[in-house]
Amino acid sequence: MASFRSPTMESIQVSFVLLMKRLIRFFKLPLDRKLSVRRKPGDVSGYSGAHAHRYSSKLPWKETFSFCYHGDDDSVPLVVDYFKSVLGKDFEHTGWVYQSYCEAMKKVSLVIFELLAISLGVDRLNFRKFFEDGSSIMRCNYYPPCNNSALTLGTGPHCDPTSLTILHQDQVGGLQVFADNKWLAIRPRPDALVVNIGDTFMALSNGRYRSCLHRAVVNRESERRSLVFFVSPNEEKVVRPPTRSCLQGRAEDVPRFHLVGFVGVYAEALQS
Ligand SMILES: O=C(O)CCC(=O)C(=O)O
Repeated sequence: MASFRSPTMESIQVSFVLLMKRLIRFFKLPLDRKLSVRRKPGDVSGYSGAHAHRYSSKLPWKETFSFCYHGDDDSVPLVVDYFKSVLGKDFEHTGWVYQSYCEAMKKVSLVIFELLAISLGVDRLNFRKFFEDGSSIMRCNYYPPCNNSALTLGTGPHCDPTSLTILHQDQVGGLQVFADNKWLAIRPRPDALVVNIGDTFMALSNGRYRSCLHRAVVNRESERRSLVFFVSPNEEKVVRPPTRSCLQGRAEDVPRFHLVGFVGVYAEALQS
């Protein structure tokens, strides 16, 4: 997991404030309105409340709103269309705000893939090309204050099944990563994005990059918000380390899999 800053961060920072305000407007809607856009089992998009059934202890304490983004054709504003179709005209502007955020995050992710390729000694454009027609999921997390924070987790410990995660947390903080056998808090910074490697990139890099176990704790006094952009390859693609690269070991050691049929599992795993 790494913090990422770029010269354009100041302009993104302005929109973080706007994004967070818009997010709160959604989460403060009456429960029945939010439930009317509930995420259906096996689906990726929609509203979800507690996921208590997934944990035996330390119940998750959060609400989420998720939607898909496919960056291959921005002439069709999928995010705007989704917001309008499920939440009505009132949320059209919010849809545009999130559409722009997803477009920006997709561009940032492709630059990160170039950096990852360089760091691995692979052709610079290799991963960029692999992910250009990929699909993404944007998840907005809202953690209400919790006065029993010692017994509760916002998000349980998990690794992301996707390839790359770009996360922005508000000033409250709560994200933790497991490193050196302990949980370490990631200090929130208004001008930073947290970049997390997921399981699929671990496979693509033949284990050179490892997916990172992380979780979010809750806060006794303050509500907390985070924006999470998950990047995956197009589901038709075969996931395997680039051929003729230093990442290829013995043929039998090289991971190779297909994402088709993975969406249900994926949707479920992403609810952690
Ligand atoms: O809210 C956070 O900081 C972490 C969220 C997260 O890991 C997730 O939504 O998968």
